[in-house]
Amino acid sequence: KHAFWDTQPMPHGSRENHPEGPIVPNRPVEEVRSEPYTMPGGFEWSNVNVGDPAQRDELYHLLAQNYVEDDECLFRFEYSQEFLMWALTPPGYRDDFLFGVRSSSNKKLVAFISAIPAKVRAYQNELPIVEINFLCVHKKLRSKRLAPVLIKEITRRVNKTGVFQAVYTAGAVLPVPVASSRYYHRNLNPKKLVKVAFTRLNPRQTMARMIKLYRLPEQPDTKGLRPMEEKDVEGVHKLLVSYLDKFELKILFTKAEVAHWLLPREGVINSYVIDKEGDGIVTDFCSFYHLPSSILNQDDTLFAAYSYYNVATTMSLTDLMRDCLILAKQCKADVFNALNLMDNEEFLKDLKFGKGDGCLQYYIYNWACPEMPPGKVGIVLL
Ligand code: NHW
Ligand code: EN5
Repeated sequence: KHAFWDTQPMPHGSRENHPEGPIVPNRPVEEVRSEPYTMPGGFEWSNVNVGDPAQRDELYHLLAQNYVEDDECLFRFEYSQEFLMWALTPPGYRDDFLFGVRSSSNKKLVAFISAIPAKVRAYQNELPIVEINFLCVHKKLRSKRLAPVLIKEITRRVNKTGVFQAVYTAGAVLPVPVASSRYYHRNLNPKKLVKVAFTRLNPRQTMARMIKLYRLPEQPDTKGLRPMEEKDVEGVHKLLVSYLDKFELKILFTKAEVAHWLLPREGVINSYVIDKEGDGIVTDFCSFYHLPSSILNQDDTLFAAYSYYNVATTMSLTDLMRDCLILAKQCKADVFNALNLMDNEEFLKDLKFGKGDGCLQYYIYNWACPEMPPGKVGIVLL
């Protein structure tokens, strides 16, 4: 059924038949093929240096015009240039893991894929992995089996560094997810969301009622909740690492990674802490990233904030996340999105999130382990 995926080291059919561990054994690096896979005629491999504004601009446009859409093609993700810079240059990133395909004639960028290094724990096993993201093939080159070549080439380059597992998420169901989660949406701007058909009025609802239903205070309720700063890195690292320990699939963040992924960047990532005594001990933490979508049949943008990592210890997670909604609204987000993973089920209903029409599947490449419910997943990919 899957001409490509059926050849890959993934669980096929039932997950339960494999012993926990690699599906094909890890190999000595010298045995990994040294030659890049051959591109179909007229195309060539090209690393994309996102630190170079011109190349970053090319990547931005490839994705803005060809990346992920919802099932009715009303919206398309529009990752900003600053976001791409953040997403693709964490500690330990490598230039040769950020690459694409160019058309030989005019050198136009027509496809892309990325890997960034990380460490995860899956059940009891700690694994060096890469996170795969931003796989994209230009609309005019679809269904020509280019994606499998990109995937094989990134696998080869990653294997060459002695890494044999990867984590990725996708809306598509492929062989075989380790977990499956759902998107939920919290309306922050009813007029706009109805206008752009992100949501609609129920037959017995009026716009006035909808506005009242989703009204929020102007300011967060919690005293002492303030933007995260450099001096909070240690405290946030401690809090986050200990919180994530209860999940069966989680990132093992270093301090440098906490600094990279969580320090605020305008229009990209917002993080807030409570350090009540001012002694560096962070007791509560919340964060969201900004991923707008272009609205395909209107000349407009949907501003969306996505729940990232959140930890509450001196208040309920629901109270913390209510403040998080208020802060996202202050940042001009039209909608606040969250997946039903980690402890998110705790607040979704109380805070008036509605179930979206999209799912997100979690995968671990070349690793067999039991499937887990979304509430055991402690990783959010961008
Ligand atoms: S998920 C977002 C993926 N991107 C998009 O949806 C953007 C819009 N779509 C496109 O650009 C986040 C194209 O449709 C793509 C497929 C490029 C998706 N993952 O070239 P063909 C990520 O970036 C399979 C994996 O003809 P196309 C995660 C499909 O099932 N495979 O199709 C990426 C079929 O295989 P099959 C996907 O439409 C993780 C084959 O591609 C897929 O022109 C990558 C058809 O290829 C998807 N999202 O291009 C895996 N969508 O066996 C990393 C379709 O069924 C693995 N396919 O015949 C790990 C590697 C590293 C390991 C290191 C140890
Ligand atoms: C790799 N890191 O489908 C990520 N979004 O629900 C790539 N739906 O926005 C994989 N269809 O439900 C990404 N409104 C996979 C997701 C792709 C994008 C996607 C969904 C997630 C989405 C919206 C708009 C639907 C438009 C028509 C949606 C209804 C919300 C409403 C809020 C109020 C209460 C009822 C529901």
